[in-house]
Amino acid sequence: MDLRTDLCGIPLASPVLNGSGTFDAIAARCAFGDAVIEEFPFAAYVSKTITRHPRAGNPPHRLWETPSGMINSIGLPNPGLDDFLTGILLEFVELPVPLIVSVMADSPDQFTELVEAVSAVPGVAGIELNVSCPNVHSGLIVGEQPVETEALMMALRPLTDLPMIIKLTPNVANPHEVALAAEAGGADAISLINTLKSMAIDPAGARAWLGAGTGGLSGPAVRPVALAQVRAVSQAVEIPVVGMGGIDDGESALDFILAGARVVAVGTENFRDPRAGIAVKIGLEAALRRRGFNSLADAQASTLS
Ligand code: RRO
Repeated sequence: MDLRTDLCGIPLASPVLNGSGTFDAIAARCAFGDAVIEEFPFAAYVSKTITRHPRAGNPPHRLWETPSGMINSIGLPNPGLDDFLTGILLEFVELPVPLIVSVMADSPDQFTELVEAVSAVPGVAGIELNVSCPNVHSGLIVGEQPVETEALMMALRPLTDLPMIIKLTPNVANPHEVALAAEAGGADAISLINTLKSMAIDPAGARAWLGAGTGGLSGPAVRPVALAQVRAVSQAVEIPVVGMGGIDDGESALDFILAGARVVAVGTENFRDPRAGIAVKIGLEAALRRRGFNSLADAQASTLS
């Protein structure tokens, strides 16, 4: 089964990527050895979002398990741009698959610095603009507003020739309106969904469990929401869509392709199984066969009736 594809010019051996922040390639190598890098689970690697300056992240607790899902309130801990450029980025560019660097900022100036610095590094194949983290309280979330999203894209577009993928929030009434604005501003692809805003109550008391009060829900629990949003967005825009939200096997990956995603990303399942990307890829081949497709391209070209 031919699973090869591409994402805005980035050649991919399969359509299975990781969701940003759900697979730490360096920690995986330390824990499981070089084999996890040599037989890399994904066709491209999307790194954990970085910001201009270091961040410690949110106070504990940061995680809560739900039926068929997980709430995280990590709060974007990261070393900041300078340490990233001289540290883990150098290891990421050595990975055997294309590298997409995820960045986030709370001002256009900081986005500019991030995009300019990251795109100057040889070996970076693309940039993901995270305008959708539910756990960082920086005022207005750009990705909730079509006008703000288009303005940001227009400001960043001239800064790099690399493909720019914009990661959207599901926490809006009409994500396709934000997607259309991103496309009009020059985005090369849309990825969605980020996590759904959610909370949990401390079972031993009368307070929120998560240190930040709320978090973002992911895992199979969000899959039907994600499918509907991927479908709505891919029908609205011409640019490719990276679909994600609770993908944990080949069948659910194929569901997203049929909903209109060009490629898919595995997220929460990576925490349970660091080789989940491989299982999803193998399962996708079987699912394509079972549902009568001769190749991935056949499924990508099919439209839902
Ligand atoms: O770090 C986080 O708390 C986080 C991020 Br940046 C994101 O984009 N989505 C999410 O669920 N958590």
